[in-house]
Amino acid sequence: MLSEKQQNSLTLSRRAFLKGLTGTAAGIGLSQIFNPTLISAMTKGLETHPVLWIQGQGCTGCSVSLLNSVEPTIKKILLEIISLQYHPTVMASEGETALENMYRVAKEYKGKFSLAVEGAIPMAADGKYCISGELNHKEITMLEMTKELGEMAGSVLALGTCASYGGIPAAKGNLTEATSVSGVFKKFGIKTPVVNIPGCPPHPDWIVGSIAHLLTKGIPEVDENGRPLLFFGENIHENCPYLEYFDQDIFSATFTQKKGCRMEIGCKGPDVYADCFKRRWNNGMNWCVENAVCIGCVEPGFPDASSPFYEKA
Ligand code: FSX
Ligand code: SF4
Ligand code: SF4
Repeated sequence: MLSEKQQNSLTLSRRAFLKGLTGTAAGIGLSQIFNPTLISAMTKGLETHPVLWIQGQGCTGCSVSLLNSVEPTIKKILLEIISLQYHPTVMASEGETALENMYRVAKEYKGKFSLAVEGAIPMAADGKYCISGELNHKEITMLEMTKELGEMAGSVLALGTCASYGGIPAAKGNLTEATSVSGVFKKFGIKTPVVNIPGCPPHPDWIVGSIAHLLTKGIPEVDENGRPLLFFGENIHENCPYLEYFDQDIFSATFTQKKGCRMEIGCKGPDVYADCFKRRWNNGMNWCVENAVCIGCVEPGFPDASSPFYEKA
């Protein structure tokens, strides 16, 4: 549980976040009302390594997950870890002003800034299924934005399973040709390194930890699916507290039956690599297997390979 003080600091920082997340140039005129500490931290961060966050086909769950970060608090993240200069959902700035600032930062920090991509990128119909903004009366598709900013960035973080592997938008059917960041880069010969941080949504620690690693030690070591080994190096099943039941052939028939491995009701843990078993979710309150089953949300084949979720694989 959060103490009252922690909750206040979260509330306050979210407010400061909403007010302050417009970057320097876009903030001109609004800067008088900003918290001076926030401005100075953002300016300091901007000098070194700004982050631009763009969104395509997703549910915004990745952003919400980041906002739920408890330790470090979102306040600490924004003041001390990331210099987030563009974020379509939570920034106060909007429209052309915000986009102009984003492109200004990208040009000024070419090769240095990190691009965070949330959601898949639709490739059908020249990318027209997802318009990410408009500049000088011209629509900019998510595809164009990903290509242009992706080429200019020093590194790219594909946040969530949609950006990492296609995820739900790329599930069976996929009329929009929803594609991952690395899929787009491969198709257009873009060489910027991509770090995948899957999860539908990704755990806030995976996002913050990967960004912090990037800023302090460079690109983290990744597995064959492009995920940082730091968070995705261990198998769920091999580390599951229910493994003893599996070994004794004791299986749960319902979600409420606590004594028993969850495989018969759909757990995909044996095929899944992530540290949820020890990191747990919601500030350590619980995790999927304790409540239901692991549906393999961090794996490249999700969701088709995990479907039906609640039936034995
Ligand atoms: Fe995808 Fe982000 Fe799943 Fe949602 O937007 S990873 S649909 S939880 O949150 O992209
Ligand atoms: Fe493996 Fe899932 Fe059973 Fe845990 S509940 S032992 S992860 S199959
Ligand atoms: Fe995803 Fe499985 Fe972790 Fe739940 S336990 S978040 S379904 S990888």
